[in-house]
Amino acid sequence: MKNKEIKELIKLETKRQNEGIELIASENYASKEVRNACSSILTNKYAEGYPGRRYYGGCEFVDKIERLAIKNACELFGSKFANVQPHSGSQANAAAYHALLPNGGKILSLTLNDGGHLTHGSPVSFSSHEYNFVFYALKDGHLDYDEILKTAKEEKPDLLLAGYSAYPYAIDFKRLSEIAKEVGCLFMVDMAHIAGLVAAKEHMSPVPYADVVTSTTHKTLRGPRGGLILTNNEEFIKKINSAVFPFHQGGPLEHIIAAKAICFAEALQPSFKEYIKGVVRNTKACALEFKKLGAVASDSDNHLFLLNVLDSYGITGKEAQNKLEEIGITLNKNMIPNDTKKPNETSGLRIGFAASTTRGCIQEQARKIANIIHNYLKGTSSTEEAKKEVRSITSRWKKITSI
Ligand code: DSN
Repeated sequence: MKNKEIKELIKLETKRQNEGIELIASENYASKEVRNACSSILTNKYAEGYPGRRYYGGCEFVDKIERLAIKNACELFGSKFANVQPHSGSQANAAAYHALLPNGGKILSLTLNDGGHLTHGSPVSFSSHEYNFVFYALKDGHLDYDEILKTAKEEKPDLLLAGYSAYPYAIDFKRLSEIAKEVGCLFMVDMAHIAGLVAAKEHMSPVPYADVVTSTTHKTLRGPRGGLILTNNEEFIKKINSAVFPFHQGGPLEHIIAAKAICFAEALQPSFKEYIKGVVRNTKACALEFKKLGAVASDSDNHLFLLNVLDSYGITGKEAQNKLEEIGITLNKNMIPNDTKKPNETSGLRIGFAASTTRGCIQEQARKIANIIHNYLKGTSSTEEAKKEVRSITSRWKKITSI
């Protein structure tokens, strides 16, 4: 009886995903091959440890799978070493911090409010309880490298952290690594959001510059929900491996690791580069269209931009998010730099095109989406009209189960 309910709910969620426009910047649609691996019999297997060094028998084939995932990750990102076991980006960050700062220490990062991540020192995350976080500020919404250097000199951190969840511009990882060198601290990058752009060489890679790079595999990288850690340093990979297992995690999810191996192989294909170029094109086109319409939006160099709905339409991010959900557009409220609203209200929305581009969104539709949102939030189109416009776009896109 319960299973029937779940089946029905999955059917409804499939319908929601097919009929709606997905603009959550951290979401995507995984391929059939990736989804098949996720639901494979590999979920039955215990494999605590690492390939060739497991605490269970019967690991011959999962060893090969995990080695392949590591090999593909290293090839894709040009890294010497990889750990593919983190269950999530947060787990990857916890393990990376522990490996780099086993006795705790001071981490210089960007706050969640300015575009950082919960695990980058938010008071409600483990990170701020186990490490002493201090923060650098943005200038007009942009990283100000001279200011970061100045703050780093004053704060003398043990680790400089870069990589963000709501930053729409390119990041100069080389410059940040020079800052870390100048003040004598370690440098870590959480590239979860832009991993797909890095893989497609459409964004500077942090791998040659950072001591450790963490990521998720399900955002722009379009793989299964999970985490990843990369490093070129042999000493660090040993510490990372024991920080992941046994320190933070138990048995690895070999079905997800198989799906990660497939996702890395997919991202090595020329078609993935074309896909990422499309994501960047669509995002820019949508952001620009909002500006043309007179709304207050950031520019974009990557897969996302920020829309200031408070100044544009006189409503909060929370209200805008709820209103757009009525017409089948899913996105999330987001703080904008120097936001005067609380995180559960916000003045802004974060809008991303990784998911819709996978379904076939083109620039013209990205511009049309800006118009649908603008007119609906301004109140110049009705719910019925806006819903119809959304459906006329999504009915032309690929069904999510055929991706
Ligand atoms: N929660 C993710 C996001 O939406 O950006 C980051 O992990």
